[in-house]
Amino acid sequence: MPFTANRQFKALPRLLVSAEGMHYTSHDGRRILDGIAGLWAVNAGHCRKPIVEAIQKQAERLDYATGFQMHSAGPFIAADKLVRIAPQGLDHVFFVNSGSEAVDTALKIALGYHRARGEGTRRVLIGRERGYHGVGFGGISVGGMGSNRKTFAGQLLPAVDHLPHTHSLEKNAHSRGQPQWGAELADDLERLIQLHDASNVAAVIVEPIAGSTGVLIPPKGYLERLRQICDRHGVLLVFDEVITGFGRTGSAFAAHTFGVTPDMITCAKALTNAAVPMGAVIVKRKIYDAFMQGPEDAIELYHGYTYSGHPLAAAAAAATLDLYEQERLFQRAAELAPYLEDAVHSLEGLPRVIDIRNFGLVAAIELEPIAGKTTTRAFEAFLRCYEKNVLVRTTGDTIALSPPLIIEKSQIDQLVETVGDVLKTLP
Ligand code: PXG
Repeated sequence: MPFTANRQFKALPRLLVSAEGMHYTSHDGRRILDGIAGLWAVNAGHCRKPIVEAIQKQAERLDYATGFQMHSAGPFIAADKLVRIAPQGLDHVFFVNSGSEAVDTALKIALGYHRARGEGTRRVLIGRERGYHGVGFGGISVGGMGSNRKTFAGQLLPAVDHLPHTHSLEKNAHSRGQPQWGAELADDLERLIQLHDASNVAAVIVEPIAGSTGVLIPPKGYLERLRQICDRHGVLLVFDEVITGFGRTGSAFAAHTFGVTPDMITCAKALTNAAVPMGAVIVKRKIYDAFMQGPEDAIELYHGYTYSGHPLAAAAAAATLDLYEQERLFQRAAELAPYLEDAVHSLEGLPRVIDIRNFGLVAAIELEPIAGKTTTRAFEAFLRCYEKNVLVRTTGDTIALSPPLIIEKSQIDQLVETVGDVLKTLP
């Protein structure tokens, strides 16, 4: 099982057997409120009819078509819909099957882009401490979560460096929305580019909101500064929007919400409402054009997957993007954000709570770790919430909430009250 204590789980399994809207049904017959949209993914809620039907119809008509020198129409239709909601200027799409693949694809595109322009010395990739970019060798190399890297140390990509993370309990604890302090942390990018020399630096990749590491909201002005520094030095800026995409921050992408346009966006998860695996890299026109040179019968990018643009995934994506638009779910997230903010910050002062963070429909409660036993206290909170019919996610000693965008205010109350009740009982 992925990122799971296998023996502990198998001794006491937690199985889900069905789902609808905001709820799962567990194997012991309980209705579980989904406080994390599956895993930051089921933004329109579970088993939505238009998506289910689109997948069913597609499976009957055309189960599979290769994208290698052939294709079906579905991926082009899905790409058009995706480009329509992407930031202006990002107008070409490469489909993959996961966030990890999207990240590795974006990093390879960055290297290929510079090489195609005659700047092939630009190889250095810059990530950030505490960053999560999936589990491919590229993703863990630019990623900055120590536990995901330590087993593989010595075999990671060689030309990589990292920005400092932006988390500061001292300066920013209990911030509502974007923290005030920390824009200057972006200046480290200038230092790293001087160190490696701009002529050697290909790209910077960050999550606009770092999710997996425990929900770190970008300080005010921070992303803007990264953009300026990248522009100054001809370095590509990649936003990894695998969890921030598709309404999580109150608009289609965090790039819109924060008003900063990257050169590439990686996305996955809610692209298909998680109903069929799919990811994508969305790139600026200049990147696409850089590849479209040379003889017309030459393959421009030696990269791709058997399932790139899989018909079932493409059908799910098209239906999902239509549903988001019809139900104005991104706007709904923006409207609900202040309610979630108030609800979650009401937990301030409860035992063990050392920080509360929020933005859009994401919130996090950081707990003081048990000495010498990081993760244990938060994991106990996860188990106790599940016993009380609420699914939350924990990472390190942080409880993360990222409900489907269809959540009702009364369900936000239930989610936060349950977490509050559990916090009062924790060891
Ligand atoms: N980038 C980001 C920013 C992610 O959040 C990935 C890449 C990798 O996606 P795939 O589809 O390869 O898993 C992710 C995945 C958590 C959690 O607990 C988050 C993810 C995965 C598992 C757990 O927050 N995000």
